[in-house]
Amino acid sequence: MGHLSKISNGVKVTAIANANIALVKYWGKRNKKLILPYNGSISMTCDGLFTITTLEFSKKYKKDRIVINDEELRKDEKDIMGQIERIRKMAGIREKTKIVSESNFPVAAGLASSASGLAALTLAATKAAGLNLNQKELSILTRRGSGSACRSIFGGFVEWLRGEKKDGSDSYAKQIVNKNYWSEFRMIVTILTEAKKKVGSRVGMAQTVETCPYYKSWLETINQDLDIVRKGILKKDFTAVGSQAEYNCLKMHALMITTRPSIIYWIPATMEIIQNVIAWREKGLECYFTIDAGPNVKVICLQKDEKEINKRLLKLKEVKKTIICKPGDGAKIINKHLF
Ligand code: 2P0
Repeated sequence: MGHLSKISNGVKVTAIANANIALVKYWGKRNKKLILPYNGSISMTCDGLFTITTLEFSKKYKKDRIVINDEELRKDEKDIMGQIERIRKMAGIREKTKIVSESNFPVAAGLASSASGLAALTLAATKAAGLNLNQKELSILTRRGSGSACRSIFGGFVEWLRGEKKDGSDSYAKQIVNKNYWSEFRMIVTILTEAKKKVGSRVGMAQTVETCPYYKSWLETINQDLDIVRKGILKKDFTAVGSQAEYNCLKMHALMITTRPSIIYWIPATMEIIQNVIAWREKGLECYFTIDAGPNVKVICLQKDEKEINKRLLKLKEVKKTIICKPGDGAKIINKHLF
């Protein structure tokens, strides 16, 4: 309990983390408790889709309190409190905590709010607990809170290594290139609906692993997807990255659809965007799509075509709003506290 005295007065720490969108998707765990994936994944950390979290451990708090987007959480938040418990154990502290967190984008709509949230929480909590982890250790610990969150520790383009070890010590994210390496790369997030999704990723991927007859094929072809996208990023080969990302997304949705009970995240508006992206591309405006565990479509393009594509997207009646993202920073500590 050597750390107790160090933090008994309470050290308030605030962290900011961006969300990330996968170009090669994570879908399926080989170990649910440790959150170890069956396959590696590659993502872009998104500038401008962020969560800010302020956290303090202190004797003055009699119970744990979590306020997210101005709302006091009443029920037990398992992911968040599980992560806080883990960090308390590592640091040998027992103080209760106050956590205030804000995201600037709609949650639970397939926009990876858990990624930016758990990344900001883990960074802020480890610092507030007096732990000084390196980036790899931080990514491993963040993974325990939510798989995709381990990628949000890093900026630019990031790969989460599957790893081989049973204890998960080699399953962490690392940066492929920083945000300035390919700063022309864009993801235009379309907001088609802000309704909460029916099947969460955690439950959905477990069902897929158990029941989808094509899951084996997914695993057999994933290394090729990872190689093409990783090399494409290093060479700034937009056609290679965009087309392989789109294909990988379609493979993942094919798994979801052929899971029992089937998981269909698409709504008619999703298909409308898909068809338009393909039509625009066939006429020479190069763009691709990717979709996560929700109906909203992310359109991948280069800066030179960003305005034109955004204009066309906003003309479609299905599109309520767009958010244009370029490669962004990894998680970091900031000085502006939320309480
Ligand atoms: C991804 N998704 O690679 C994939 C694509 C959704 C579709 O990572 O159970 O919230 O906390 O590890 O990270 C969403 O899953 O799941 C996700 P847990 P997570 O971005």
